[in-house]
Amino acid sequence: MATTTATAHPNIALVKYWGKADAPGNIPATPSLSITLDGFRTRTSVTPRTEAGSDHIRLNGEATKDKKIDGWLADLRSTFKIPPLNIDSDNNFPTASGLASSASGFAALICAINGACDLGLDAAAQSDWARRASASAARSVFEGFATLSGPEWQAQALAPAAHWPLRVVVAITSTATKATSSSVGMQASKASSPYFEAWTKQTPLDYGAAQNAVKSKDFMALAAVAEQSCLNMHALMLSTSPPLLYWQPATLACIQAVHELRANGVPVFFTIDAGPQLKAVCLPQAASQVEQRLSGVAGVLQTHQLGLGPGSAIAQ
Ligand code: 2P0
Repeated sequence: MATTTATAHPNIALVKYWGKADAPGNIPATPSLSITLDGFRTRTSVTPRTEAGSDHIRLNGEATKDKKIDGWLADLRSTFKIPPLNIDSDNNFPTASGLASSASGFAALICAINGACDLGLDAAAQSDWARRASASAARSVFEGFATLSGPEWQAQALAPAAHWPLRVVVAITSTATKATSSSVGMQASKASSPYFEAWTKQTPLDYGAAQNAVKSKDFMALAAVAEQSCLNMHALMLSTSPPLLYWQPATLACIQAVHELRANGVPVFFTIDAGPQLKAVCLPQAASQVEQRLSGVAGVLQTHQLGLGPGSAIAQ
């Protein structure tokens, strides 16, 4: 049968999601706001098979068994008639190391299955299904600036990439697979951190402030709220038992470099996810200077300069 290929890009949250509500369907405990990147991408091909059997999944060229994907496909099959699938997915960036490969992965996968099996899902419905697998994936369905909030918990487009063409310099400090997955870490934070309730109260306020900053293109306001949301999330992670410490020494050195740049008038701020990589978000005119500075930080293995990118789409 015919193969359908879709692409999607990772997104990074400027107001972070960490923790789930007590509700079915992988509903976050807090709203989030993100930027979808270009450059890094997942490309996923889906081929329905006519003979009976299980799904065959290849990730970056290797046969894979993944309980999360299997469970999600079973849920999808409880709603839609979907034959056994061959799924072949590859990332042009490190997988499972804090670069949001599950976000681009599930956004590309639902897009490809939607096309291959004629499910007829619009972007909002694809976002809903992507969220059930990985909440951050809901946001990668959309280009530019996206939000994910209740009561629907389908991501929405806040502004297109062209609204405010920010640049992102990613400083890679380790390419190792992370020790604790986001899902497991979030559960632990909710169960054990004394700060979890404070986090769920603060994040909706940050979410409102960040939306306003994006709409009015107020870089310094966005810098303040995004760094605070990131550090609040990492404080929550550190106060989890056992503690979740995702940083490398170079991650902290990059934070200090970003602050030094900003103190010298360079429009840049940082964000860090559940991994050791630092993402420096800046205005376009500052990107080269920011990349040069971060690539000189001891322990930074490589840097990538990215822009804001498109949502998930069928590849032509
Ligand atoms: C985010 N992260 O908002 C936050 C910031 C990581 C740190 O969403 O359990 O893979 O599959 O819904 O989406 C990563 O978590 O978690 C994430 P699940 P997901 O981007």
